[in-house]
Amino acid sequence: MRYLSAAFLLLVSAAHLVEGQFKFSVTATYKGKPIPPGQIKLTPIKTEEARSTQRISPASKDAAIRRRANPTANSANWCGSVNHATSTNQIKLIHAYYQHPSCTKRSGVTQYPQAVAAWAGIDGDSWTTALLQSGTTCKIDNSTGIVRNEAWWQWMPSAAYTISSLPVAANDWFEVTINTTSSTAGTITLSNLSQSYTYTITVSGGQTLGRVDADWVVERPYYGGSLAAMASFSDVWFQSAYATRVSGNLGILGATQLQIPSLCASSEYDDSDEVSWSL
Ligand SMILES: *[C@@H]1O[C@H](CO)[C@@H](O)[C@H](O)[C@H]1NC(C)=O
Ligand SMILES: *[C@@H]1O[C@H](CO)[C@@H](O)[C@H](O)[C@H]1NC(C)=O
Ligand SMILES: CC(=O)N[C@H]1CO[C@H](CO)[C@@H](O)[C@@H]1O
Repeated sequence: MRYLSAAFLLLVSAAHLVEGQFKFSVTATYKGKPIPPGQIKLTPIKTEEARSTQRISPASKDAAIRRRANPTANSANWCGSVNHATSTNQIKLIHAYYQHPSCTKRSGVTQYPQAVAAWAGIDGDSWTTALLQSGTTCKIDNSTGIVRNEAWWQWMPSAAYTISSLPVAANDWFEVTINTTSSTAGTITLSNLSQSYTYTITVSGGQTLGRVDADWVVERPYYGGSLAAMASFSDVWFQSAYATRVSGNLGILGATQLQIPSLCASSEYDDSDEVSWSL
């Protein structure tokens, strides 16, 4: 009921998509009441801010403090947990709670922007041609150290969209749920845990997902094709981090723990909780 009266439709054609038109609609609520469509604002992000993981090797044995002996791998841009499903028992939904990190200028680093993004998503690791993801970014554009916090979603390789009308502050708890209804369609729900704001984005015509990677990631984003400097950030805990599959749930147990050498590391706390921290 509460989503029905605030339908906001945006149509986006993307020339590189061959499987029909990429389109999405957005509804939102504030304290359980629909937000008028005119107050919902999404801004396409022109430069690419998120990418598949850029794996680098070899993994460093001392990069992580691990509670369980998960396999560890190095990445240039992702730190966090990636668990894998098979093509015969695909992921249908991914879920997490996390607290949006605060970020500060990294000591001794003069490159800008400095940023860190926290998100949950499906694919982009072993399945490299598509990635469906949503989360928040903490970004410092220049040496003033002024921080900008933004919520966003993306169905790669289509553009990312900033949800400009969703306020984000350091330490706010977010809940992300991405529910795929097929390999090219799904619903992203991003809420403040207080439930003050809930945004629901219904997408179809996305690039085909394999639905084989479940990602809970803290990312060093790309801007304009270059890796941003990674800001220092407060620990990011992904809680109730689970994915549902056609048969049975998938947690973090057995996930690959990705680290960005010298910048951030992650560790499993239990099967559905993970922490990522700035080195
Ligand atoms: C520095 O970044 C802030 C935040 O984006 C912006 O408001 C400000 O105009 C920038 N200042 C300069 C000198 O570029
Ligand atoms: C996910 O989508 C399916 C199909 O539309 C729906 O039946 C199911 O209730 C959804 N799950 C959640 C948790 O929203
Ligand atoms: C923008 C907004 O509603 N932020 C709220 C998110 O939830 C936290 C509690 O977890 C509130 O303190 C924020 O005001």
